[in-house]
Amino acid sequence: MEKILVIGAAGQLGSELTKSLSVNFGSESVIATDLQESARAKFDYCHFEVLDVMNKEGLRNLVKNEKVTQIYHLAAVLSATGEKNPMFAWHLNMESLLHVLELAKEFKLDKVYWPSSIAVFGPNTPKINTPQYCVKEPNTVYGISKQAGERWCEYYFQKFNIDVRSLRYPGLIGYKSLPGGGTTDYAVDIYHKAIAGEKFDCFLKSDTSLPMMYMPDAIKATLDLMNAPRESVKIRSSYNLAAMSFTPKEIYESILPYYPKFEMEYHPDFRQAIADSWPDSIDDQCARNDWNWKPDFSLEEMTKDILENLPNYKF
Ligand code: AKB
Repeated sequence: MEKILVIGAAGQLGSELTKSLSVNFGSESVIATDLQESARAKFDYCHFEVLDVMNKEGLRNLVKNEKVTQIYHLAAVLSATGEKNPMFAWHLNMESLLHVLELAKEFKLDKVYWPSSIAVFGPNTPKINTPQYCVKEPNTVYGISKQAGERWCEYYFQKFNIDVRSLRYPGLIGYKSLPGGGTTDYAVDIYHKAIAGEKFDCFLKSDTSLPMMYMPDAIKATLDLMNAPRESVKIRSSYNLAAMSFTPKEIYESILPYYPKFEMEYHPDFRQAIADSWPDSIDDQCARNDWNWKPDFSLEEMTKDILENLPNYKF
């Protein structure tokens, strides 16, 4: 039986991925972990443990005692929060990944999943249809940690045969968790403000185009990659992944038919420079070729789904 440990399960991605893993593998196969005891209430359907990923011994004991076979390591400090405390972001993002990779080696785990991001790209990267292989030179601490992490993942695959798999997520948008300190999180917050009948103050300029993805597509991509035969997974750093690109003005316009009185103002702050350093759009042909990736949701479909479901969602 698989024993799947999810680290950072209460975050934006983890909240939804943990549920899907429980549905696919059975709840007895999933152990959700998070830093806060308060996260326990979210995981009444599977085993939950409080875990600080920086507690190497605690993590090792859990992997050993529960006979863990796979780890999804989702805990990270995101781009905007990272810029406020760069050393902490570097320390947490890098050391936690190295703990996980070392445990994968020690306990011969079947598979490891670790998310990368479009933040690995920087101002010298081609902006339109950014290719899988190109100049990166990220200029945020989050992006630097993701690029270094990608190199470590490939290193552990090549040197120690660890089956580690990864995706470069665009901005992820879901309604089942609140914004988590990312630059793309304006596109989560905007729906909450529209539904609350409040004016939205956007921290990016109206025409800033960024690659984005609705959470069901992100979950599908993650599970498809993890279920793909080992030999199909040809990229062991991280795969480019795309669904849609839009600007703050375009997402606002997608909401207006549902909330015609909704208002938005633009007050760009330090996050504008982060967004400007990232691609407008991504070429994900390798993911499409290697494991048949194809997204389902457009901006309009995402907006409709969120505005239908978020008002009744209980946090
Ligand atoms: C962020 O904005 O920091 C993240 C990301 C693009 O990885 N959502």
